[in-house]
Amino acid sequence: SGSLTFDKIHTLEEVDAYLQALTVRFPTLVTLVTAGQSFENRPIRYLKISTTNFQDTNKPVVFIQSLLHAREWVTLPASLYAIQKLVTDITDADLVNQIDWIILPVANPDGYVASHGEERFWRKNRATGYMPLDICSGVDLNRNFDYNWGRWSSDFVCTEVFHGRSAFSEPETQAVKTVFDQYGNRTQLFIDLHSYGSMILYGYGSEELPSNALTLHLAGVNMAQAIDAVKVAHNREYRVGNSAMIMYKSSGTTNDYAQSIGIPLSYTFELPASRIGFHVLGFLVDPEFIEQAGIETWEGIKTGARFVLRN
Ligand code: 0X9
Ligand code: ZN
Repeated sequence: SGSLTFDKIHTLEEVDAYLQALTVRFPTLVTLVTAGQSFENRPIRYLKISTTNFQDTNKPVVFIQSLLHAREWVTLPASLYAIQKLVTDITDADLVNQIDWIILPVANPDGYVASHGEERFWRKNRATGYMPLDICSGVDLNRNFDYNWGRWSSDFVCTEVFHGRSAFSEPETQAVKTVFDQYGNRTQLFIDLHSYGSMILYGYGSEELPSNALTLHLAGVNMAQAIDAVKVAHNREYRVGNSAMIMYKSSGTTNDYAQSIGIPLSYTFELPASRIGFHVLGFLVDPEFIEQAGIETWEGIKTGARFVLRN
């Protein structure tokens, strides 16, 4: 019906139905594009939101991705909330009029479906064929992009950070790459939504800093402050910093790839855990936190987008 409530985590079918309904309800504003197919042949879809059908090439593009890691469920309502705000809320009309938006809510549909079944804490995609009897399977899609590929990740399929056979070996990362190929040169802000940890991270995962690190940090602090202004008391404040310095080293991430191809403001948001941030329990989502995560993240996204428009 083209509208959503934020009291539950939506299934893949519900997301598809919602996106489809939006194209019917707002045919001139939104377009649904299939970027590719997953390992198990599910479509990887993104929504384009534009008042000028992406024809005005002077407009900046903002690109939001979520659910690259299957178990990080709270990132889905966060990106769906942003869609809802952009298409139905006139208070942020400037952002819809002046920016072309790309929102890719389910980057890892196979993993996401598995996480709704027997594998609630599944992180990777569902690629098989690496081991006899497939005793281990799955590539960490956030180690499969082509920047420093293979350096701070694992060549062993039984780990959570298996980087795959080669950069972009996975159909899911290839699908995301088509978006960068087509719109990367116009994209001024890229945000990859993950959980958990209440952090705004920027590249590179090697600890090397992008040439515009100062601007990245400044815009990051702006976004963190906007989020903290609406956060719930029991969650800590967001920390902002280089991903290797405040979290751990990594390579082949979407974030680093986006930065390396010249997207100036490329970030990974680590959304907060609902209440219990201990080991995998931090991936479980308290229903009361779902809408709140949407509200908070939207404040961060808006602040980043307005930073783009000011600079
Ligand atoms: O390890 C990851 O892929 C991300 N953390 S998570 O707990 N969601 O798995 C962090 C990646 C951060 N690295 C860069 N942004 N370079
Ligand atoms: Zn993640």
